[in-house]
Amino acid sequence: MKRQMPSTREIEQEIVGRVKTMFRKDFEMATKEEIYRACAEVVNDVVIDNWLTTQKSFVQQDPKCVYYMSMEFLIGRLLGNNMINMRGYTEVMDALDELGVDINEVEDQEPDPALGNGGLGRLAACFLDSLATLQYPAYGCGIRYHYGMFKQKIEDGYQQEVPDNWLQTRYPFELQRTEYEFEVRFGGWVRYDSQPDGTTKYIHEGYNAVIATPYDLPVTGFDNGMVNTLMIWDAKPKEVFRLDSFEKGDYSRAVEDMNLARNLTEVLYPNDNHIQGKELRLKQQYFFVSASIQRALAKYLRYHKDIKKLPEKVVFQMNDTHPTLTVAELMRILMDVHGLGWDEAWEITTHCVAYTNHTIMSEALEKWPQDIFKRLLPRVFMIVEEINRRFCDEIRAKFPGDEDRVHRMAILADDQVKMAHMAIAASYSVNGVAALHTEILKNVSLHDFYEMYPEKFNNKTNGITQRRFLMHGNYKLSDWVIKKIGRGWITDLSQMKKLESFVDDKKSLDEFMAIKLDNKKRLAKYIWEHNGIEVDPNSIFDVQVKRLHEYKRQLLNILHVMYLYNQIKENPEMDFYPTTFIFGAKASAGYENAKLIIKLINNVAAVINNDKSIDDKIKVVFIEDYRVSNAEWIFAAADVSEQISTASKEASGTGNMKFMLNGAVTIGTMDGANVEMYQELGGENIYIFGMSSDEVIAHEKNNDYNPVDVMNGNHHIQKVLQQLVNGNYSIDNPELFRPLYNSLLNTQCTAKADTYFVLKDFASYCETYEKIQEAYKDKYKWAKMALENVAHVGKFSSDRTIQEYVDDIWHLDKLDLK
Ligand code: HBZ
Repeated sequence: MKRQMPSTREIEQEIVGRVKTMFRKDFEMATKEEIYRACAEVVNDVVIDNWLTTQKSFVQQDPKCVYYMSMEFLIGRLLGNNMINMRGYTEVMDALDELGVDINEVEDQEPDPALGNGGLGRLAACFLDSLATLQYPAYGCGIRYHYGMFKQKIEDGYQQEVPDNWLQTRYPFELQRTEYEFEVRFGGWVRYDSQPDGTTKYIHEGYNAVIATPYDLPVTGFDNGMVNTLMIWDAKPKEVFRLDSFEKGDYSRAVEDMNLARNLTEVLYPNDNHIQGKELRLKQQYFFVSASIQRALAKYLRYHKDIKKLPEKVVFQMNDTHPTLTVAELMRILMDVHGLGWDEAWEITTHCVAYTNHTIMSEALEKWPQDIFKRLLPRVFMIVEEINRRFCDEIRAKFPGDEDRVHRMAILADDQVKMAHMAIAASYSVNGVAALHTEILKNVSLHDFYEMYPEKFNNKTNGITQRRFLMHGNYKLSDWVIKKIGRGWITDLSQMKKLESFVDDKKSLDEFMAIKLDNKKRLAKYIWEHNGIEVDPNSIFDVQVKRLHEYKRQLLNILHVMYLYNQIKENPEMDFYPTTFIFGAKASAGYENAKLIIKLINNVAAVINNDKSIDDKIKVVFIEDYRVSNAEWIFAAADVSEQISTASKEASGTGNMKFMLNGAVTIGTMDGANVEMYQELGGENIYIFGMSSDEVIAHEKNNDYNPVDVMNGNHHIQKVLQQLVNGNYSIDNPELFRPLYNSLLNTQCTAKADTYFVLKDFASYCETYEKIQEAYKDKYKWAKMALENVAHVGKFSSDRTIQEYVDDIWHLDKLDLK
């Protein structure tokens, strides 16, 4: 039976009661943090009952489960989300209101769990939300990083990274599960033991071991009583090392084990779309993969005898190549622990694993040096060698005489282990994350593999959860939509199309835009409090928030702002609708150009925001520490969504969908899921510019793009480029931005210049932007366009995406919770 949240009155009493028992305080004396903890327990109480019921249904119904294997789950705060999913948000808000406390301040006490970098990690979190809401049995498997994504401080315009110590005080939503601990082994060597029956046993010796302890987090479904589990693994030494003991055994091994455990789960690698190749990262991968598989198999074997039927009950979905060790580790356990032969183990493995690709960027393709891999995982490496040997034979059988192809496709080549190749060789499904991306995989980056296994390739266009990104982040619009079309869209986003009946109704459009204005005021207040910049909520809010990467082209955006500023200065009477350009982005700590782009944005902001002569026509704001919690407010307040990656580079994008859901109009390239947004919206409701992916790919292939030619043909570009290096935006050090200038124009022709075609797309971007300016001046035209975006967002719910994974890849049944 689904347990509901209590009434407002009861919640109020419970909060007061909890504050008393947890903190020995009268409510009036409680801090905001204590109130937050009390609320968390009130909500947890309901969640836990539903969690128990869900677990009992698992036992009774014995359903097939997906294990979503991911190094990252960017879940964001749970209190608000769980209150919404338990249908108790308003009740808690009212209860707190009665007690004289603002719910936002209470929610703000929760650390924002940032166990991910960006899109890939947030996608995993949206998927878990949708799986629970659609009542599909699922486990998320990840790592309990002690330090998540760093916090970003901006000092003198530069990004500073500050550690994110989210576990400093107890996190109220996690449950330590020592009863599900497993050992994970690293290093050592493999001894061969011949058996009387002629087979060989492989015995792993001399290893270092750690104990993996899972912490379970509840994943609540919306209003259905379903609570799935996200298990995140922490490491501890196998034996607590006793310094005072006489019998210390192998002293140095014990020290090593302790250090291994201490480092393993310490910190998330803060790189997106870029691989550093650090040994500790490989250890992290093996650690969580091995522990998760062990737990999955233990659960399976509790109720089933025949390990060969594993694929009937278990599927491992690998979120990019980071968990690809799933393939070899499952093989190892099936053979070395359960005694299966190679063919039997391979048959099972290849029916249990599936792989999602999230990028075509070559610097993100995971390759590990074979020597490191072999030293760290000697037995697993032997298995990879055998997988590779058989895979190469298979290639030769299908393409006789094509040794070049064998070399290109091999898992082991050039002294490296190529993780994507192993993932594809073993998976029964390989998917991209948007239609265009999947086509590029098939026709370009993974073409060899597509020719070998066309049946494995499929597309699953990404999606987002409307519960967090509309109901929670934009409750005013959410309530308005409910008033207009009812509640069906909460679990069936396609119903948003019912809003079509209001797109020509001026009164509705007025209400709709009044909500946008309220959300802009809320963000303006946030910006004032956090950045000390005053912005006008009546100006256009033009927003680009995402990780900082050259392919995402924040540089194009800021160069365009510099250009607009020049235009206004040269032509003060120019008709220009006041616009606030809002940026938010973290750069990987070691990514110099990305960090310099942040500095450039801040310097441009400092110059423009302080120039009284332009009458506040342009403001530039860099929002510090862009993360899930402030993202929700930013999407709600946006008028214009910047999705301007170089065509072919952004696999899908998901921020684009969150803006659309909140009624922002996109200016973007034909890249990733923008293409599908365009298809859903029609050309009138989205602003597309720039080269197509085919054009980009052709230039890359022919190596025939010369940015200097583009610059010479466009005096606006010449001017902004000069301003990059003449001290206009860096008076003290005119050379400061030289590296960015060089990245666009390198005339020494040693390095490639303007890899991401910023200059090539500049003119088209400027032209298209003018149309946005024009459109915004016509209030109802704009409002209609914005509402059309909400009305056509249906496809981009992660509920739709998950249903497609279930139908085409996972084949799960819904859990019956009655
Ligand atoms: O995955 C992103 C894609 O860039 C984006 O287009 C897509 O929408 C999203 C979800 O499919 N990729 C990432 O976010 N990638 C990473 O964060 C990443 C993290 C660690 C790595 C490599 C990539 O080692």
